[in-house]
Amino acid sequence: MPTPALTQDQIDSFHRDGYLSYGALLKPEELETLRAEYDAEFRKAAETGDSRNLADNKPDRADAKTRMLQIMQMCERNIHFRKLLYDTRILDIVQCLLGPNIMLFHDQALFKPAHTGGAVFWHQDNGYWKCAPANLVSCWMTLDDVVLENGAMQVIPGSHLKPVHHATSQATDALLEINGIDLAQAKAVELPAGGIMFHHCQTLHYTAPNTTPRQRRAFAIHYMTPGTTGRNGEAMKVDFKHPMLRACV
Ligand SMILES: O=C(O)CCC(=O)C(=O)O
Repeated sequence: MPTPALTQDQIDSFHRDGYLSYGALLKPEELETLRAEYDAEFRKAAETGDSRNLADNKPDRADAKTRMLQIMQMCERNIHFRKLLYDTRILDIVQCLLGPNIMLFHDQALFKPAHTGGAVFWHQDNGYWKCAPANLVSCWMTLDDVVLENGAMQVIPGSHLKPVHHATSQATDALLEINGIDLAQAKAVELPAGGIMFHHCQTLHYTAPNTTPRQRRAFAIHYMTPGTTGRNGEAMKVDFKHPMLRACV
């Protein structure tokens, strides 16, 4: 019997708190490759208008005051990020949290440039996704050292236990907002470059604007179980967009 990737304490804390800070995962040479590929994809996207600025719901523009840049489905553009979906080190952890049948919901690259990086307001992912069952797990990976000031993930422990109402943001129609968060409960998950953390799809989370001189490059993989339904109520099919990443036989 192989040793599980997480201890029972880590698994219990994920189920209790709705998140788990795992720490460093990528080796220096992997980090170097992924950084170069990430930068190349964002450079290409800036030329083609093929990334979204969540801070104003427009394609990325060099003159935007704040930029929270998103590339959806890096795995459809770049083989190095597609390979990460199948990384056994990560899937072994996800298996401990979600079970042995793991399918991709989607992935995304989330880039906060230095000085002008925009916030992602407090939300539960499933406020956007409306998936059922609401048991999806995300792996959030950073390619740079992250601290509170340059956009580390902040979470409200235990908030995954019930869905909350989201309103459309006044600031940008790309993001939702929630009122009445008890910010005294917030915990920041600071990580070294190449580090990962996991969160449940109902965990309230937020990332701050990046006004520091250091960029913050992140990549998130969102995992679901087969049979999960999306906002139209139909189960998502296994295909190139939603590959089966691991299946118990
Ligand atoms: O990377 C960020 O700033 C926000 C990420 C996020 O909201 C998520 O991965 O669900």
